[in-house]
Amino acid sequence: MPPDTVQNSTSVPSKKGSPAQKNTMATIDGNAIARQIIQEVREKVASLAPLVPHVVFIRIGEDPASISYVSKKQKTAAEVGIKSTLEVFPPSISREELLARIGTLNADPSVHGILVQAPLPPQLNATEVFNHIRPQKDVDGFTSTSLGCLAQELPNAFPACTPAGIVELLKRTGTPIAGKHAVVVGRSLIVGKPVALLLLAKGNDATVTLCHSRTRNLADLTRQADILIAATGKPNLITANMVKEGAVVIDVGVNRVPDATKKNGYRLVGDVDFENVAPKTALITPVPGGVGPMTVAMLMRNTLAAALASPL
Ligand code: L34
Repeated sequence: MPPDTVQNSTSVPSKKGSPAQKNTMATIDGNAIARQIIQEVREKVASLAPLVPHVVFIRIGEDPASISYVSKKQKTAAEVGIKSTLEVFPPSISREELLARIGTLNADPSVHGILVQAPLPPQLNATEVFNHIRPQKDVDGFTSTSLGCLAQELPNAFPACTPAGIVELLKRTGTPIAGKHAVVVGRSLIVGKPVALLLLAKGNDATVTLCHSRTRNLADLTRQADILIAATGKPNLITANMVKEGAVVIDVGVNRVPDATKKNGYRLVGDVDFENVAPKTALITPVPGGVGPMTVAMLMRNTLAAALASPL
């Protein structure tokens, strides 16, 4: 595995009183792997000149997490030479107005990618909004066409960014996937369902179990995982007793928990009780610095592909 993408840990945070633990656990450096991908995209974008890929971000309302994620996407786009435009609408925007705006962007040949940042305000049906994006511009991979192509294993659609980033993390850390038991916790449209399909697809060839909030005996299933993917949005849902010794754990949670000691008033935690789970794992992603940066990197890759596929 690339030495600069995995940080070996000899002293894992140990519980008070217990001796420092010796183990083979290593933390996956999602920032470093994302940087590699960003560099690859930057080189390809440069070779497209004078064509400049262009992605439009639509943000509705002032959700602080959405503001921060979209601004990170814009910064990274600028870094790789992708043009991005941010359109911000008030939470009161009507369904008709939003769909009309997406329709205009669909028809605009200077726009290669369109992304509507989730979550959307309650009066809008997110599925309807996503499905309004032309599949050729669906750099998020959320339309029924993109998800259908994923199920049909057709290569001509964009994979959702977080799922694609997870599989890329596994591959670039040399984690074997074929024949392994991947247990996914969470059945969302953005992560759980598409990552299950992606891991299952020919070429990746995992055996996949998809769990959710109504799953009985969750721990019995997660304990069987060679690769455990937690995507529930529930802080510390995955505890040490739910993880097999030597598993690879991918924590997709980005939960903001109030923390008065922090300048911004919160800290980010994943879905995994990192301190206690990490010592049992072969590899684990931290939060922050794990899956999050990969989502942004894969969006750049999808936008590049959208521009490449578009007529000059
Ligand atoms: N349409 N909506 C649409 N597409 C997406 O792909 C997303 N997602 C999720 C929320 N809504 C979306 C994102 O962009 C989650 N998400 C996302 C993107 C980036 C990061 C996390 C989630 C990220 O970069 N996280 C950093 C920490 C950032 C911080 O400090 O707040 C990390 O290291 O995990």
